[in-house]
Amino acid sequence: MTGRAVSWEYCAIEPCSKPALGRRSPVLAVAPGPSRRPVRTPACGKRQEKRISRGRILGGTSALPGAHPWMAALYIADEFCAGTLVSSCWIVSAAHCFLRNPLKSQIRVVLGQHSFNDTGPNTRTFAVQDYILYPRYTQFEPTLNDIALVKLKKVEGRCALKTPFIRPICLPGKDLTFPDHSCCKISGWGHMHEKANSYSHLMEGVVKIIPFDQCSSPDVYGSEVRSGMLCAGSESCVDACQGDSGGPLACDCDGVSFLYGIISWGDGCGRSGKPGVYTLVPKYSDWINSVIKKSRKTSVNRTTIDICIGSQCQR
Ligand code: 4AZ
Repeated sequence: MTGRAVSWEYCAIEPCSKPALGRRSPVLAVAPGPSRRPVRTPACGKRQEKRISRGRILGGTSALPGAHPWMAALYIADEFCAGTLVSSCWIVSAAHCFLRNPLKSQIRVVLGQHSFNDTGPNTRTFAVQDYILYPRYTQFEPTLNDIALVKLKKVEGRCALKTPFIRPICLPGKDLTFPDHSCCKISGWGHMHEKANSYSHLMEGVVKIIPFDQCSSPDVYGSEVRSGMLCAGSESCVDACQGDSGGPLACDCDGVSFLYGIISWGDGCGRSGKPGVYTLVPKYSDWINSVIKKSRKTSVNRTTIDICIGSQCQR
């Protein structure tokens, strides 16, 4: 541990494919069977494997460093929001975090952060080149089209470099659907209960996607829930709260995480029958890609997945 964060060093171990001269290479038993394709590590959506679990805290659990390497902490003037790294220079967040039209110079983005307001050897801090709200976003309906893109300012010609604590999540294609009742993860530094007044270290929790008809029924949110939103919650009160806004609802397919929702709004935090409401990211996929002008290769890679059933991707 370095301070309160796990730090990493790589050892200079020679790769197996290049045994050192004069030494005998180990003999590997290869199981007979169909030839296997080499396993490719995807460029996005891979977490550090969790090796130990920690105690539960108010509906959620403390996240281990590297468990949500796409988390971005957005310090916006005197306010705080979260965001999600989707490529080296771009963060997806919630438009309502920018309602007061902050100056770009008043925004600071910290990647690789574990504890709120705490930087260290694993964090990188960026200034903001630009931020762009969804074109039809309006302060008069601040929960509708609640999505924004933040472009990081390059440092020495580069934005975020990948480390075990900093890597992007995958963006979904516009047709990606996770079925009702799918389990997805939320994470953030936000309040741990409704009346809290301080932010925390990074917490995580699992929520289930709630059918749209159920969430838009009069006893839940009625017509406040619109297309382009999704609801998710849990019976054990796992929920997002103030300060979590803009952060990810990450849903997994074949062990790869996709940014399926953006933490947006809800009636209080963890209230029974009042789930969290999220911006449905696939609906905004074309807009995100057009703004970012992502390299064709990366977007094609990930838009071929249309539905995810029981964590298995159907193409
Ligand atoms: C907020 O104020 C906030 N329980 C975000 C999410 C929820 C409530 C409040 C959902 O940032």
